[in-house]
Amino acid sequence: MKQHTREELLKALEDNLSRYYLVSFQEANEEQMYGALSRTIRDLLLIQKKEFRKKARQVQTKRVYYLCMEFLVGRSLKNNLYNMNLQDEAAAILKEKGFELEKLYDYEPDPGLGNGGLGRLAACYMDALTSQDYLAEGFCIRYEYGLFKQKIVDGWQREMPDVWLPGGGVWLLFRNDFSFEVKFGGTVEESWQDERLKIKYNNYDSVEAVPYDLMISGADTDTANTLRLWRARDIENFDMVSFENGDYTKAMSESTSAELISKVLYPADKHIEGKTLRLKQQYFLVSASLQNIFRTHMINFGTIDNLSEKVAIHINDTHPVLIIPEMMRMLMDEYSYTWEKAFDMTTKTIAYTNHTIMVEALEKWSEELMRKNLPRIYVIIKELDKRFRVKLKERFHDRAHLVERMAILSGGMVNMPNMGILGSHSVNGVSALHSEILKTDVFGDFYEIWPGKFRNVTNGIAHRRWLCQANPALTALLDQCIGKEYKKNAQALKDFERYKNDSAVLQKLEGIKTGNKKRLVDLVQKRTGERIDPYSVFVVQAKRLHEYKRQLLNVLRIITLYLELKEEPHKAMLPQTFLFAAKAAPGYEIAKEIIKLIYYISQDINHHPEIKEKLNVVFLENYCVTLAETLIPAVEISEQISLAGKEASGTGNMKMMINGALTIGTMDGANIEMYDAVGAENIFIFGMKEQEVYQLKQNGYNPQEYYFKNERLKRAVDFLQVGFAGQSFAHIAQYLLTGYGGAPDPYMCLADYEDYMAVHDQMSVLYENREQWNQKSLMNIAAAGYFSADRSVRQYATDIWGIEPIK
Ligand code: 26V
Repeated sequence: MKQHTREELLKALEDNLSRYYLVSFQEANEEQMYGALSRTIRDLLLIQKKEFRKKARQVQTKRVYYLCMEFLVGRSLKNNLYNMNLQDEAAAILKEKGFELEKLYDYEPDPGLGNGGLGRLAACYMDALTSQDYLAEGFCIRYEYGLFKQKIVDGWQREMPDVWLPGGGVWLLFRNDFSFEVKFGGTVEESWQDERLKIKYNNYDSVEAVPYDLMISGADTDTANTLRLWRARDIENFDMVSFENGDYTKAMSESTSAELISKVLYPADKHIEGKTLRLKQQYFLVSASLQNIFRTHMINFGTIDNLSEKVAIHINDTHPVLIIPEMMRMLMDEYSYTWEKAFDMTTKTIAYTNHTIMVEALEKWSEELMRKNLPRIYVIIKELDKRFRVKLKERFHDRAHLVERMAILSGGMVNMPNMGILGSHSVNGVSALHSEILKTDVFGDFYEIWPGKFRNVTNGIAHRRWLCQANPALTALLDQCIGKEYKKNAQALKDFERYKNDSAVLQKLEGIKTGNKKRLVDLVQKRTGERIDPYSVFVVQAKRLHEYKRQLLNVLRIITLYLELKEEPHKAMLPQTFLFAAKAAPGYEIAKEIIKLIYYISQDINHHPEIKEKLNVVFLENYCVTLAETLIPAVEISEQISLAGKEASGTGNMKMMINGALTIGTMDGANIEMYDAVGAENIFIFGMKEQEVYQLKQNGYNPQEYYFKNERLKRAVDFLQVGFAGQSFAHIAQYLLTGYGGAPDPYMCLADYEDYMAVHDQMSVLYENREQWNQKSLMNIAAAGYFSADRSVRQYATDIWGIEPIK
């Protein structure tokens, strides 16, 4: 790897201070220094990327394009300095000039271009691809506002706009040398010319897609890739007449409507809402990206015919599935391909990952909406459906329900996952269990006809960000014990196992955890003014607020302990701090109610100091990548308690594991593989297995049964009526017991309560035995290597994309 010299850096920094802020080192303030340093690094990466592309062109390597509506990249400065091995150099230069690098990091906004696991996974994969020298490019939308900022006001979640530009924009390189036109609405005219169908598209609205590049660095390599973010700009609808007549407002309002497309990220992760704007966003991403892919390919190869040999396109979740009809459209309308040839090329190029089996999130769009907004695409979808139905009828004859279930168009809706499976050569889930459920249940019909299409790639995390950067103390200990190989080869963490009986190392491990807890305590104090006890056990549940993730089960345990302490204040109990961090989708009532419940319990405990000593509850506002980087290294007990079968994978579980947390979890998603990797004695599994969940659903879940059988549980549920800090939560009791506007709690919290309590009790006993606890913590770190994104991405590369690193 090329190492930049101190002089080089110093010179570039000075130039950027002067160019962008007209100041010298002496005159610059911290914010300007952040801006100048970031641009310096960005430009170094740009040069790196240029060199890398040149190398790639020479060897004509196959490349992958990764499309996703969300990329939760987190802050760039620290990550890039780390990857380029420039942290020490930059810190030294800044120190000499009177600045502190650590302080500059806080000037960077955290671009929240994602909801949760899906978007963070995409970012981790870009890091892993680049660190392993794959030629890759990500595509997403340059949302002007990312995921809302969360404020809790009297327990209720309030959403504030997330303004990440212009501060975060210093990392973006606006490419004004090209753009693409994306067309909406209008009508399609078909005519036959020379035995070919000619398509004429009339009266459409144009939106211009302009590219902004975010440079992606890799660890310890000269490779650099880009994440290209599209911004919507109005080209056509600008009302010149009004403008010239001085009616600026009218002229502007026309143009803003097109630019709305890249205005804001949808903050939903539950129901599909069928909003026109969301459909437009999806098509905008897909169409701009595909035009870009075709253009680059034509420049490199002069023909489109070898596209599938040189290009793999990956769609991350169902949201970009429109790329399938869009590719058909381009090949037929612009490259005169026949239907058969176009379909063959499309399926050979595209691969699809599914990230959720929650039926309400499996996208369907109304045919009417599709026809109105994307008339040409709609015609192609109809043809896809027609031809597929012919095949299905040959196979299933009179079993019409099967045909309907698998069809692309059914009941007036476009079934997007079905189109994703039909139009790609590979469909994968994100953990062994999830992929199994896809094959046997959700996409079972498809698995029967195309078993070879289905595979599994278990998720992984960018271990350099989540371990090496987020937890420098643990990293130093690992370096000391096992050397540095694990940074590029996470499986080498296994070597740490050698130290499981080394009490000096175990004690150091405990000291590091305490240090990280204190770091978090300081952050919480800064944010809320409250000082939490760093010597209590930190029990953490940090993830989107969702019924299936069962934050409520955690809360039921807290209420139980609370009542027991109230009755018997001197009861011997391990002091515990429960930390929650979670955003709820803005329209998700019950999720917001659960946040409110957590908040009021916490308020109530604040009024009871004798309880608070042993039982503290903290809700951390505005969970985001940057907060996670301080929170995760401090976790001792990691709560991964979703109803078995519902969490496709989970990735926070892996981040906590690699930082030495012990997991309490159900046999769900990636927890199962964590169990396999670390061994039964080092993880705390409870609750129904997926099959048992299925059985219970079949037999009918009756919450009353559990409620009347378990006195502790009954008391906790009953107390919801009384409530906390003067606020009753009777409706949550109702939700759990009899149903609150629906069936009682579909995620069956009460069924797993008893086991959950028992396993937690075991953990509390174990915690008192420091040596044993630390040993298990060490074993978790040592076994976490499998969950590196490096491994996941290599699997995608060999099993699905057929790409190789450029050496
Ligand atoms: C759902 C929806 C529903 C319709 C509106 C837009 C929207 C946007 C996001 C989602 C979330 C579903 C996809 C998702 O985030 N899945 C998560 O993916 C993670 C990475 O594979 C995985 O670890 C989580 O278990 C899974 O929930």
